[in-house]
Amino acid sequence: MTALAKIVHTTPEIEAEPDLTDGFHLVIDALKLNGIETIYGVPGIPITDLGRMAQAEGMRVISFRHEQHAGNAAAIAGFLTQKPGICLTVSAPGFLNGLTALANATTNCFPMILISGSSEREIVDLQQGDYEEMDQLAIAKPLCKAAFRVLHAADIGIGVARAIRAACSGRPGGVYLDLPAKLFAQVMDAEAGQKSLVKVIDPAPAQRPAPEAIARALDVLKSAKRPLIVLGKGAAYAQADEAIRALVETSGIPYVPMSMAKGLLPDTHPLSAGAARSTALKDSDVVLLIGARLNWLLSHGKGKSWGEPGSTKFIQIDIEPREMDSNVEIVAPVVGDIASCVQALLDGMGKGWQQPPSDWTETLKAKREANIAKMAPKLMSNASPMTFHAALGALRTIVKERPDAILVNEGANTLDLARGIIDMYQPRKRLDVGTWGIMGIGMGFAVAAAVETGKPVLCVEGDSAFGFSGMEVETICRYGLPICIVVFNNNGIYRGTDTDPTGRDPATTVFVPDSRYDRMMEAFGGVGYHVTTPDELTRAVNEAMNSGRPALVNAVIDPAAGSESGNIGSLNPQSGIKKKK
Ligand code: ADP
Ligand code: TPW
Ligand code: MG
Repeated sequence: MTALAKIVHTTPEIEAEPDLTDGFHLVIDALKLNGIETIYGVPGIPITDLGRMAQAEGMRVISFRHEQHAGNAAAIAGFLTQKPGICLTVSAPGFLNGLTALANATTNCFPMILISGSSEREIVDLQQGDYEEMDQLAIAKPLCKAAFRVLHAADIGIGVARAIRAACSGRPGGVYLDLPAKLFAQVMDAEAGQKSLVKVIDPAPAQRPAPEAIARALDVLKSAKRPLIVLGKGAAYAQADEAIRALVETSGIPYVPMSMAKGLLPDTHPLSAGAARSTALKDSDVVLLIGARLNWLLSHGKGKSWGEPGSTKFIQIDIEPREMDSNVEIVAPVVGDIASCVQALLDGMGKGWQQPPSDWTETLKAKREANIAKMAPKLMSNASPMTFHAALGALRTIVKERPDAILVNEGANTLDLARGIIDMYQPRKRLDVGTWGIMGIGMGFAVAAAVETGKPVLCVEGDSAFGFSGMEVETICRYGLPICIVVFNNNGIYRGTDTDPTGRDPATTVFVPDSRYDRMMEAFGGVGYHVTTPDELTRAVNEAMNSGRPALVNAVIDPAAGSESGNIGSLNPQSGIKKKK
């Protein structure tokens, strides 16, 4: 059934003349034809009716309180499903609010499409001051992978198809689609309209690696004495889980997962060197990167983290050829999609493959066990207020018992410590701040994770991090989503103990002490919990997750426990001026 058959709201011409369609319906039909079932957005002129009609046409339209969170939801929907997530916003301010999420999606290689309504081109271009006037296309361009504008209803099919292909093919990313208000009202013959739609065939074609590239990579791997595999979120995105597991196990090469690749193989896997990360990076001689960039998160592939200069050779699997040699020389670039490349490596290993020397694997295993043993007592502490470690020790057990739950995580200490402490057991179950370390992804990611997968979601949020998207608690309650938010409340950013040296104002990093975030959840009909011990935390989260209802647990954390910027304090610039003693 086409959109036309069930019109609720439409332009007067269409009501009078059923053989016509319009821009609204063509956009909906184009999305549906391409298997897109959900829109995340915030309504207003000129897209209110688009949302209404999409809902009437059976699409799910999830309305947020702020476009940034709708955009983040669309982005992570793209990561989870390999289909571009759709974010729909109004013009200028709504568009700008969504743009942060579009830029973040592009940076993280998540496929999404930001669709914004826009003002009259003729007035915008002459800068005559239209309602919410802005040259959105020009502003979006440098911040996304591609940007398109559709001016004629007959081009909507092509515009949507181009947007989908641009978002999903090659390195995935964010696409902006500019739809001027006038377009929605444009009317055309219904049959011609249907014919103008395009179902995108094979939006992310397999890109098979060159046989020479595979042979070269295998030669380098064979020469290694201390090889290591680094799995990045590209590997998680690729959904080549079985092939990746087979590659690790057949090769016998230890691996380190980047944060969103955790769970691709269970963190408890014997070849996981996650808990021996520093040693693994520093002492490895050959590193096979799979869907992970050598950016700041991997110290650019050089410096102290990587041992003696020149001591590490890199093999890199990536779909983006220009990623190669971006920071250091890649001795064996393998350009292609991860599923094809990993399979080709596996095939090339054949029967005679020699697993790495056992002294290397044993060294990493010993280091990992020592690190885990060192951490264990900290996770058991029953002190009140709780330390980060004790609270995370409790959540670690909960995730172990509920491996299919999706964990969303942001904050500084709350992020860095959770990443290390909470083991993941299944692919694509850990969603976090990604490449930019951006705060504010929490509620948007949580909503889309619940909507797209139907799985329970556990959000572990610093109190500052939570504040960036906290109003979406109402959205979570409105849709009755199975999301349990745990706010690690240490009264501030990194710590709750700073003071203004002049004594005039609160310090820049502290919040109202002893705030009760649980009451925000209660305000909208969800369940709030206030806990001060790991046992209470465990009980609250289990009860909340068993109920499948929205819940927020305000977990009181020692305000003095955190460190500045969590694990990345060294990135803070130091003043050149010496303090007077
Ligand atoms: P992490 O932050 O986990 O280290 P990055 O975001 O830095 O991961 O890297 C992800 C990489 O994965 C990007 O360079 C991207 O081009 C690549 N990528 C994404 N999807 C695929 C795919 N299907 N095949 C190959 N490479 C991919
Ligand atoms: C969009 C800078 C990094 S981490 C953080 C901020 C503000 C909050 C840390 O406090 P939180 O965690 O969440 O309470 P904890 O456990 O250490 O107390 N604006 C954006 N992104 C970033 N990364 C920042 C600011 C930042
Ligand atoms: Mg905090």
